[in-house]
Amino acid sequence: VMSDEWQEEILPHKQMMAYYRCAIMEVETKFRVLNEELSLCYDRNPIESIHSRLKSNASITKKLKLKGYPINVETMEKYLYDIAGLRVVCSFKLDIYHLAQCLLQQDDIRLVKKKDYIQNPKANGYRSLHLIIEVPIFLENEKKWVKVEVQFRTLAMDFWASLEHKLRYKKVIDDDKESYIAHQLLGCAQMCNDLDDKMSSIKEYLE
Ligand code: 0O2
Repeated sequence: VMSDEWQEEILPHKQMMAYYRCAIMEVETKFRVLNEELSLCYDRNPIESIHSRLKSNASITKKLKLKGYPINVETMEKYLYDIAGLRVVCSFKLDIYHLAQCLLQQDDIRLVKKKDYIQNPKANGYRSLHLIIEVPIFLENEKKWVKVEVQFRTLAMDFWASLEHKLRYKKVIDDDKESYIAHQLLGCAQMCNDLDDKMSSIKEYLE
């Protein structure tokens, strides 16, 4: 459903959302190709699963308002980096960095921004490697660069982030419970990280 703010922009907005969908397809295909190729080289698939999502119009409007920008296609394209989102869930931490490197060395990919929440976890324990990239979409008469946010996580990082999101999302937590819950969740994040490291050392031992 289009909110009132977008009414005058229906066609360009629809067009832009179609470009974001195309960009998701392009990048997803790149990862599927890499997974095939790497599974031939190393005899295992580094990617456990790929999820994609397009930000809803309501979330786009909310984020633009929050950042204090007018609601239109230009501001959406310029200031929002996560309208097209891909989450690549990998087996091991090393797979994350290898896949990120393989993606970034492709000559039709531009890196806009990198946030490494694995090297520098968020204070609440969140871990993931975020890349904002631009990928070209070939249209009838032009080539358009479209932004995509790629989040790389291990299974353990994804487990933690999914449950943390479920537990907290749209919930008002009492002040007296807040610090207890934050502490517990941080402990769980640490356990997930320990699991990742243990699984990696088992892998290394076997090799
Ligand atoms: P959704 O529903 O996934 O879209 P920016 O986009 O750069 O203006 P920010 O917050 O600096 O905003 O971006 P950042 O830190 O790279 O994180 C954006 C996304 O990472 C979030 O998207 C989440 O998907 C994920 N994320 C970041 N921190 C956490 C966290 O503490 N817990 C969980 N579960 N996920 C996190 P959205 O838009 O919040 O949500």
